[in-house]
Amino acid sequence: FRKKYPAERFIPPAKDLKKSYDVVIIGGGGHALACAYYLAHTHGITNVCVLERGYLAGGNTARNTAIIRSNYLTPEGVRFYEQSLKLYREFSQELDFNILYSERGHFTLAHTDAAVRTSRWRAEVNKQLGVNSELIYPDEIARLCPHLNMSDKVRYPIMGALYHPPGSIARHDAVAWAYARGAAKLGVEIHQQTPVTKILVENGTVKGVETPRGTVYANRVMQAVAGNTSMVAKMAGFRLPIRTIPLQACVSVPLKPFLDQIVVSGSLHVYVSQSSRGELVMGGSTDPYGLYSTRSTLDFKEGLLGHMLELLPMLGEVKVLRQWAGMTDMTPDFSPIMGLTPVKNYYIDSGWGTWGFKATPVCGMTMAHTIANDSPHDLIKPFYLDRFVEYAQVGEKGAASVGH
Ligand code: PYC
Repeated sequence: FRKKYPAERFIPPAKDLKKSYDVVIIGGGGHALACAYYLAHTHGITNVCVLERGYLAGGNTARNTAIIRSNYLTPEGVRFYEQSLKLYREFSQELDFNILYSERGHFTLAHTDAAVRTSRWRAEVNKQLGVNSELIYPDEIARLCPHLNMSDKVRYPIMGALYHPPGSIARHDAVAWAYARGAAKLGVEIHQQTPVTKILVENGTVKGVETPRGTVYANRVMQAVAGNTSMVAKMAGFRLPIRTIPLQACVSVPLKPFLDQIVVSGSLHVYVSQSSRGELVMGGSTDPYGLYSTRSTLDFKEGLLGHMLELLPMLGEVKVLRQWAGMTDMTPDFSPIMGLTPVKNYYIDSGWGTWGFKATPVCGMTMAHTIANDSPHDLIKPFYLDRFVEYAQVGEKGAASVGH
């Protein structure tokens, strides 16, 4: 494979589209490529075509802050994200691609009695399910994370933290490239610059899609298009309880490594880690309005950096290098919507709000299983679409790192 395709090309050059495939995947981000890989690798389904309207991993896969953790609030969430973390740990080995997976320890700071209570709740649920999390108090926080401002003379003193040692970061683009290369090696076709303009549905069953390069028929179709979920689902003929909101982030100029941990403060609307090349990767809350735009704002930067300085005052002279935004598809319960849809043979991987990157491997694995068997994988059964009419929501708002 390497001889045929020179080292710098991770996937073979595009071919003509075939008239039909066993599976068409709409979207060429991390989740879509992971699903393509597991379809081919685990289920032997290789007549698969990935259709990406832009370039590979150019959407939310490229626009997140690369945090991986499984310290959720509900047992359904914890089990799901814990499986993702396990897949991430073995990722570089299995895919033969270095994703710079780096275990840092994840601190969710609590500045109020209510936040301390939620931290204890999460720690207990996590421990019950074998996930390493505990509630710790200021002395221990200061020992483990000596750079934090632990003064009690500030607006929001740190009263405790949910400490999750397995919390990690990884190189986000590499995750998508590895899945793309792994899938392509097994025969999956990846077509960039190929938007889906129409979804063909007859008598409630999907038949294929239209693109500017022609009609493509398929036995099964999946959409994994975070940020555009509602619009693509509308083409298939159904509606979703999703609002799309921008989430901005930024990085500082590179600094000598000093921050080993991932630090999150819900009350101060801050999350920060230091990347392997020294940049502080930072984000805050979602923008306060629905919008389809990835522009950056001064307002965001001022708000976030003011709060950053409350936690890490010695950063006063550090400059911001780069700013960006992703589009978050928010669900009412802060859990994803995955699995079957009202259209037969049409599957969905959606509702990735502000928590999608960490779920990339487990989404690929469970969606591939769901498509191969036309039946939802056990881990995603709780995330079925109809839970919103059956009052079976999986409430994860208390475990979101991002303020809303
Ligand atoms: O869910 O850990 C998270 C997260 C961090 C930044 C955005 N989401």
